Amino acid sequence: MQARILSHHGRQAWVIDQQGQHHLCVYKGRDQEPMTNDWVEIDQTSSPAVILRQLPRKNTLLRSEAHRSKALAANIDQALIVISGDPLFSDELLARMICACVAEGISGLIVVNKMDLAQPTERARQQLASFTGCLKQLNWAVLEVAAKPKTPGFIQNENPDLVHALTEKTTVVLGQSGMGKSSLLNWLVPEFNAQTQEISTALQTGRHTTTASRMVRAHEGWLIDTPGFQLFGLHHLSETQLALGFPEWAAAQEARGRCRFANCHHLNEPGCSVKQAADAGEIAARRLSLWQNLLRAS
Ligand SMILES: Nc1nc2c(ncn2[C@@H]2O[C@H](COP(=O)(O)OP(=O)(O)O)[C@@H](O)[C@H]2O)c(=O)[nH]1
Ligand SMILES: [Mg+2]
Ligand SMILES: [Zn+2]
Repeated sequence: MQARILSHHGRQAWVIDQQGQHHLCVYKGRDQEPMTNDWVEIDQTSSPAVILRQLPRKNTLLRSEAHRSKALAANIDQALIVISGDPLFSDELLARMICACVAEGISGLIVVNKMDLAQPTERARQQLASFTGCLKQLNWAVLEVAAKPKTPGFIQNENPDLVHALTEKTTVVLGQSGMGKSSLLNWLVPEFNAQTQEISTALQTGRHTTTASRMVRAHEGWLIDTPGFQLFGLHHLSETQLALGFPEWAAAQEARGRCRFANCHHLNEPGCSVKQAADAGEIAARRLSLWQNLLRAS
């Protein structure tokens, strides 16, 4: 029968079948690389249950350093990226997360957490302003929330827009450490701890060791919690794929005409339309420097 992987550890996977039954399965072949939210064919009659084969993936979200890549999840509808003003999010990491998603055809939304903290939130808004053109082109929304407010007198509201965005979708939640990803998941999914505890127990992993992503039921859809990170490598992406995460470049060339060189990297080439658009203030200068750093790093 068919099932989807809620989480995995080593050669084991915790899966849910179409009747809602859970099974602890083992991978037979060494050639299979499990990913959270893979659809698989299982033989639940053997003991332990066995994963026979993995079904084709619609997309795969990865991050990758020079020599190894980390599979975050497969078959994703959208990404929810958590940022905050305290500590101030890294705009470089945000640009990288956007690239990883867009290259795989994954849409997204940005959640600015800790809105109870007025000044940090204003700083976050200012830093996010350079992404306005990008997010508009991509049609990504930005929502402000306080998942776990600390400010006395601040009243946490329900967030119907956020709940609406998640309903019936499979959403991967991404965030650099400290932005409040765990707090957000606990706020959105009251049974989040119970569900992840069940996964940890089944796979015999420590409750707080999240080396693999874990998927929980939420709002008639699914939320996938990913391990926090301080680096988000994109070695698996080509320059053309990275450019999809900077849609301003294509728009600038449409408006101003193409760059003089067909293979312009928008680094420092003469006749670069993107550079001219940045100089004219039509695209954010910070975005161009993020792009240049990204190209130099990969
Ligand atoms: N003021 C404030 N603090 C928050 C909010 N959400 C989370 N925090 C705090 O931010 C810190 C990091 O939160 P956590 O959920 O562990 O972040 P994670 O590393 O992204 O999982 C913790 O001290 C939280 O209490 C919020 O909405 N407002
Ligand atoms: Mg956390
Ligand atoms: Zn150029």
